[in-house]
Amino acid sequence: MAPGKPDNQHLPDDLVELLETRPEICVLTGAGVSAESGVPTFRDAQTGLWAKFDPLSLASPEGFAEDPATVWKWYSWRRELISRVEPNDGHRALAGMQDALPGLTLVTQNVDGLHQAAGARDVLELHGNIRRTICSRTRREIPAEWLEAHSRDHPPPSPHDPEGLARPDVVWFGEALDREVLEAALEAADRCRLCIVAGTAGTVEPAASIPRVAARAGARVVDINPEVTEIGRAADWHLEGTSATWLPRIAAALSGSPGPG
Ligand code: BV8
Repeated sequence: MAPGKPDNQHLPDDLVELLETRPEICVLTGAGVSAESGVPTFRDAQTGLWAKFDPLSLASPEGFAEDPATVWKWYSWRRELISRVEPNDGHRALAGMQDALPGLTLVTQNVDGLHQAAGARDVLELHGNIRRTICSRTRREIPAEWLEAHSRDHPPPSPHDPEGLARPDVVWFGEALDREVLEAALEAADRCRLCIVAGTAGTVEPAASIPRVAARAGARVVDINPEVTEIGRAADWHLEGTSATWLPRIAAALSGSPGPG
């Protein structure tokens, strides 16, 4: 580390040098970024009340068609949990980076809305948002206050279509992502000079293709994860550890200020 440079607590020198050029950045986050807010990651969520269910069946149109009450209860449980948690330092660091760098695009696989709660704007939610509810047939939004008046244990009938049910506005396995959101995310990946990946196992497609698209277009990739994943192995840098630890350090290097104490 050259003398006098801000101490970014072990960020690699070449990553700090790239950050100091204030490059176009594309960020992809996954469930790990919300772990430190107390939101179980997608897989961990199965260690709780739901260990006995296959997540792929819970988060799929077939699962909802077969057992709407169980799927609805699972989402009601997750929505309730998310309503009680706060964003963490990782979410706040990303919101701050977006303020400091207009060329930063924030793409998330998460459905918890915690990036927005931390102040991030124009978040590209690849998999939707659990806080929004839609009609299962028309996909028109159902107002939250309407839901309050209805049961938590089974999906209420939709106010928009007598054949429809209320369902969470998330992308289930086997469902297509919103085309515009996905295109915007892929364009940001193609345009960026640095792709920051945080808190994802990189097992779900097409989200996991974001860092590959960035790398193929010549961007450097940094992966933040306590575990080594495919993405970490392919990345230019793997910062082993949590997003709430490393993202504030990256934000500090981007702003050229000394790292967090
Ligand atoms: C699609 C919303 C095509 C719901 C989610 C057969 C048929 C159809 C498609 C497929 C198929 N086979 C495969 C596919 C593709 C499929 C897929 O990828 N399947 C996987 C399982 C192989 N994809 C799809 O189905 C997608 N759609 O392909 O459509 C199509 C096209 C046209 C017409 C019709 C269809 C849709 C995928 C979206 C699924 N929905 N979420 C809900 O949340 O209930 S995905 C869900 O899983 C979450 O979004 C979550 O993000 C994701 C899990 O991934 P991660 O975020 O990575 O979370 P995970 O728990 O796995 O890992 C956490 C990581 O964090 C770990 O590495 C851990 O070490 C790390 N970590 C922990 N703590 C921290 C940390 N990191 C940092 N700091 C910490 N503190």
